[in-house]
Amino acid sequence: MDRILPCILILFLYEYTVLLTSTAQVIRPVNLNNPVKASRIDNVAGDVSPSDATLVAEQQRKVIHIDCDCFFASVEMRENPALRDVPIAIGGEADRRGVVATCNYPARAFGVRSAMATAQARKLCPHLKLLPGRMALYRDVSARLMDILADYALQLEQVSVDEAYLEIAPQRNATAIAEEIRQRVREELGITVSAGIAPNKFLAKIASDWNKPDGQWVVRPAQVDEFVAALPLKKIPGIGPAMEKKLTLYKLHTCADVRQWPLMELVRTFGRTGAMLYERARGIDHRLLNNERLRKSVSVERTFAQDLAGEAHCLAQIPQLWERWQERVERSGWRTSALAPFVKVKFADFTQTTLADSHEEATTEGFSRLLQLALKRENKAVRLLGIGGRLPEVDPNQLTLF
Ligand code: DCP
Ligand code: MG
Repeated sequence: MDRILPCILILFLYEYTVLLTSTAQVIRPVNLNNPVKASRIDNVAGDVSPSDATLVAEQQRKVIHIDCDCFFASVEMRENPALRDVPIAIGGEADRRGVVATCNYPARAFGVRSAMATAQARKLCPHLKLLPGRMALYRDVSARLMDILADYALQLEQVSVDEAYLEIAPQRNATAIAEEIRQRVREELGITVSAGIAPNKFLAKIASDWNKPDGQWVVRPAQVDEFVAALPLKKIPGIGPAMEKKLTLYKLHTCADVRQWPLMELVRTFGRTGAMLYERARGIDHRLLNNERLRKSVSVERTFAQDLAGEAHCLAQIPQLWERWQERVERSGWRTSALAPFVKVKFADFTQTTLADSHEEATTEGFSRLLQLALKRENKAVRLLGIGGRLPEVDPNQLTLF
């Protein structure tokens, strides 16, 4: 009894939280930060009406997970292509008890891995070329990668320096978007990324690993059940070596094994992880993207090799900026006419001004008018010009419009 009581309590708390969450989602007014709402957990929280728009949105979610291939090593190989075919690792020297941060795929063929002691890596691969690493450069590539991803995402959640989730509008072609992203990253940044496409974050993350490096994998809603069944539990994010060991003691190896257990039994044995496993084993993951990087505008800019002097020279740049901006807006799924235009001017002395007017039109003429006004603010040569548009607030019920 003293074991059963806490379990019932945990279960009650869990169900109560789920219930509270779903109730809140049903009655919550439209929220810009939450374009695709999670639905309740059907087997736990009771019946869900088929007409529940929330559930429909959940079924239609399209999440893309992007992960760079051997990220630090890829950047180093881009900087020095001669490194492409030799085993390289980024990390500290063996005599300083260094560890490998990452290594390229030729080094992986020797068994070298992230977090391995450099001394051990050298034993496995004696001709391994060790590089010290350049964090500032990697951070810069990372920021440019996120800018590319933002072109396609309704929401973007960066999870680490080389990894992000994108939520895209349900009616867009996720496979084509992932292909375009991978091509642009290859051309513009000189590195490769892998992509996973699925109805939720958990499946998208597993899928991006499925065809790595330089590949992509789609898990369609109808394939979820089969995809998940054979999945080893250690592949589930949140299942570390200690939990894996414990699961093995109970003869739980794959998601199919977990499905044999009732929710209550899983919670009683594994606590909160048990509740998580119950869902993941069925391909369920209601987590939304973290909205911090929710896109607010689409813009392009250009820094000039020589500063521009005079209004006429600046205005002459508008058609070229407009063309790039229009392409970018199209890729993001918006229409130029829906955006509120602004211009950005950076002067030769690095001072900068931004001018917006929500009543102005996002057309070449509109941007030209804004630029003329902005240039009047300072009488200096111009080093950078940018144009952009602020996005309207997104109503999830209008997703079909984009
Ligand atoms: N990293 C690190 N230390 C670790 C793991 C990773 O410093 N223990 C750094 C180096 C990696 C980057 O973070 O390049 C991204 O980590 P990933 O786990 O995505 O590994 P990679 O991108 O290097 O390889 P993969 O192709 O497997 O994604
Ligand atoms: Mg990676």
